[in-house]
Amino acid sequence: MGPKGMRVGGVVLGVALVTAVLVIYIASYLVGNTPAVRATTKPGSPRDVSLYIQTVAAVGPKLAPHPDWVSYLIRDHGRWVRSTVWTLPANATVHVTILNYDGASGLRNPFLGQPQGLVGPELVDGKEIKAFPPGQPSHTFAVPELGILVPVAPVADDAKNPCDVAPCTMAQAHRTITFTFKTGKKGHYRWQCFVPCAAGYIQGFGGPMQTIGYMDGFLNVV
Ligand SMILES: [Cu+2]
Repeated sequence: MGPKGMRVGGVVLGVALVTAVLVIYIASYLVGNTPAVRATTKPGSPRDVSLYIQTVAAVGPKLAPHPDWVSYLIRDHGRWVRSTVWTLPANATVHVTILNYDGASGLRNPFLGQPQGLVGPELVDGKEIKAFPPGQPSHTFAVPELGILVPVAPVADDAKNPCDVAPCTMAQAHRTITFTFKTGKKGHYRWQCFVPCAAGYIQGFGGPMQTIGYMDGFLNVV
């Protein structure tokens, strides 16, 4: 092979390698990582649905290939499932309960400590919270396109009976966050956590913070 042939071969190999890396990244981090879970509908009122969620410090070996990653879980037919892609009806009222078992991480931007875009207040253990101190939230549930932002209150560091590995039980230390929002028109809306909660990654924003199925997901509004 002459020098030109080698150059062409090198370019072809390089392109093939970059393509393979991109395909692996897209397949394992951005799409298809978790199955879509349909919100529970109230009998007789299809536009009144609920989501029952857990946020955990470590998802554990039973639920994920990354057992020590921080994660969102959702209740589906009586089981905790690691999915962050949730199907909701359009123009629906969504009642959300988040059981948080994780400690405080804190926000970079204090503005994100204020609940926004909800129908009625955000309640933490039954009490209305108008704004969280920036050092407090464990996570956020944020849907930027719908203007929704919900900071998630933390479990105290010295709480008794903490949950180290998911799925966690009601007997373990947790905070209960409840709120309601409206879905509006059909669409595919990204949601994500804005707290740099990915321990062990640069600036807390790598790994589970950039992977669908942990701290990011989609609302399929249909
Ligand atoms: Cu988070």
